[in-house]
Formats: sequence, C-alpha cells, structure tokens
Amino acid sequence: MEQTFIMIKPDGVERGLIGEIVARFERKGLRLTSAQLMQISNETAELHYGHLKNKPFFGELVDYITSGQVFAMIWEGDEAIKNARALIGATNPVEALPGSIRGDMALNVASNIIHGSDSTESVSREIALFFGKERVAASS
Ligand code: RTP
Repeated sequence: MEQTFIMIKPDGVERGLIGEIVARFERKGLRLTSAQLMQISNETAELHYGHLKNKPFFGELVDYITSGQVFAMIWEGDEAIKNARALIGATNPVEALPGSIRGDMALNVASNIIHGSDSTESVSREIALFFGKERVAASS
C-alpha cells in the first residue's frame, strides 16, 4: 500500500472543482486518508517548490499557490503515486490527454489546478510539510 500527496491548487478550489476531482480519485479505487483546506504561507510555498527556485517563473508560481486556499490530501492504494499522476495528466494541460484532470479541466501550465507527488521521496517531504512528520507512513 503506497501513499501519495495531492493538492488542488487555488484555481481548482476557486472554480469549485474539489468534488469532481475527489470523485475521480475515489472511482479509480484510491482511498482518502487525510484532507485539509488551507492557506499556505510564502515559506511553505518556497519549500514545496524549492526545486524550481532558479526558474524565471518561480515568483509567479509562489504568488499563484499562495493566492487562495488549497485542498491538501493524502491518498493511498496500489501504485498510488503513478496512478494519481496518470489521473492528473501532463504538467502542461495542452499536452494532457482528454480524460485526465488537466486534459479536461485546465488550459495552461501556469494554472494547472492540481499537484501530485512524483516519487516516494517527494511524498515523504510533502506530507511532512503539509500534514506533519507523524503522517508519513513507515514504508514511505
Ligand atoms: P506539480 O508539481 O504541480 O504536480 O507539477 P509537475 O510535477 O507536473 O511539474 P513541475 O515541473 O514540478 O512544476 C511545478 C509547477 O510549476 C508550474 N510551472 N509553470 N510557467 C511555466 O512555464 C511553468 N512551468 C511549470 C506548474 O504549475 C507546475 O505544476
């Protein structure tokens, strides 16, 4: 059983897409184990996107992710990381296939409505950052 961290970004929350997105994860067979609507600080945003610090869009990315509430979630199930990323689709919605969340609900990379962890290391780091170290499963 694997854990993954998923976050609906401010544009997804603002557009009222939480229910539709959660329904897709449930239908897939993943299990929701924690969820929290929260406003993230600049510090948390900068830590979360630390790997993109040198990108020209970093400032805009931090402004975007702190512009409203996000819906942070922990999901679990077989191959949860890869299964969730398949549901989410490519980072750039222009390349995301129809049927995926970004393919069906987003138009551009700067506001692509959802984040999903991409490795077991990211899952541990991101769950610790958003929910606290004690929520990271022993196997992660
Ligand atoms: P995420 O972390 O949000 O799931 O996205 P990802 O792994 O698919 O992509 P990553 O390369 O980690 O990028 C993180 C987020 O940065 C924003 N981005 N903006 N303006 C741009 O060219 C650009 N490129 C990336 C996106 O919001 C992306 O999800």
